[in-house]
Amino acid sequence: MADRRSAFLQVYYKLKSELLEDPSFEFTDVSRQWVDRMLDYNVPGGKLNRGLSVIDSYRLLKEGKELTENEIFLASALGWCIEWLQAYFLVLDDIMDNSHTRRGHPCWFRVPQVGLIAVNDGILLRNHICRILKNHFREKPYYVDLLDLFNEVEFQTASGQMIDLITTLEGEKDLSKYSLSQHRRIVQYKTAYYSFYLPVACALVMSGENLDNHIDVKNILVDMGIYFQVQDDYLDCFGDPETIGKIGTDIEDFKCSWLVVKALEICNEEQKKVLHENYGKLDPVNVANVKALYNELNLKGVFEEYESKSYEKLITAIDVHPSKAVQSVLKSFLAKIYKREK
Ligand code: GPP
Ligand code: MG
Ligand code: MG
Ligand code: MG
Repeated sequence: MADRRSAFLQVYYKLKSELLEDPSFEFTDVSRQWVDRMLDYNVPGGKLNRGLSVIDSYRLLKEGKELTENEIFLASALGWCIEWLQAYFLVLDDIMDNSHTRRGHPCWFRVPQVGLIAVNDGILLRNHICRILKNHFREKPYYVDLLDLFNEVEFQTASGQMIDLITTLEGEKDLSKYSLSQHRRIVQYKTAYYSFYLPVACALVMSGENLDNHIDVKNILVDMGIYFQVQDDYLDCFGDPETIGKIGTDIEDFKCSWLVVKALEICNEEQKKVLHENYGKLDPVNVANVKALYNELNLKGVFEEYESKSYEKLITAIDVHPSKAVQSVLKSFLAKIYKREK
């Protein structure tokens, strides 16, 4: 595992050095150092699950055939494109969510002298993906499919982010609009496509598959992504900030989180009043009141039940898939996230 990670990281350093020597821009020492530091701060520091999954999935799709060095490099480069996409989303998401920490460090925009330059860094990160694809895949028959895939998924994610943000609009703080179906819509788009469908789709495209023939795989991965974001919502409140590397802001931000949706579903009138009076406020007293109510409603227990039910449902859906190789891809993905604590 440590070996896989370090081999994957070596590809990061290669891709980074290509970007820092990009002939389309006349870098100065200062601008090169900025991009170098910005990339090291934002791209490689996460769990790398999404990126590594491209290689794992590609390997499983090849059903035991030894991969060439070049195939491993290309699958790694695609994995890094997803990590770059994630870095781009997180840099901007942390500004929009007014977050404080990410991966155990201050969010990039909170670093002294960065501030709103982080917005442009986000745009650069996004552009790097196209540059990596151009450098390494331009001659491939599936180049257009890759570009199209990344564009589609980015559009879906930005649309999900939009509905995540507009449901919390100031002056319209109305909890009655929050429902499980609204939550599902938000997380399907903002998280599931780029985090779950995209890594497997990259591996399929690289194997020469037509994605139109894999709608069933997409549906299972989208359900897995929804389960993953429910975990994220749960950890925002109940996770250990030391372990998850970030401090939750969902209650303060009036987010349509799975927890508040569940709380609304099971609470009585009196408890509903407490929620209405305290949810979406910055004051720590209000936040503590919401957390106390979550404990009173045993949301931990409700979540644990949801977690095991989701796992069973996903395994059942995977087991009816006709291809054993695809089953392995999906099961290995699920195993990585089941009962995660970070
Ligand atoms: C996760 O939501 C969603 C994203 C990171 C997608 C952002 C999309 C953009 C187009 C910027 P979250 O806010 O719950 O994540 P976290 O808890 O990690 O902040
Ligand atoms: Mg967000
Ligand atoms: Mg966020
Ligand atoms: Mg979150």
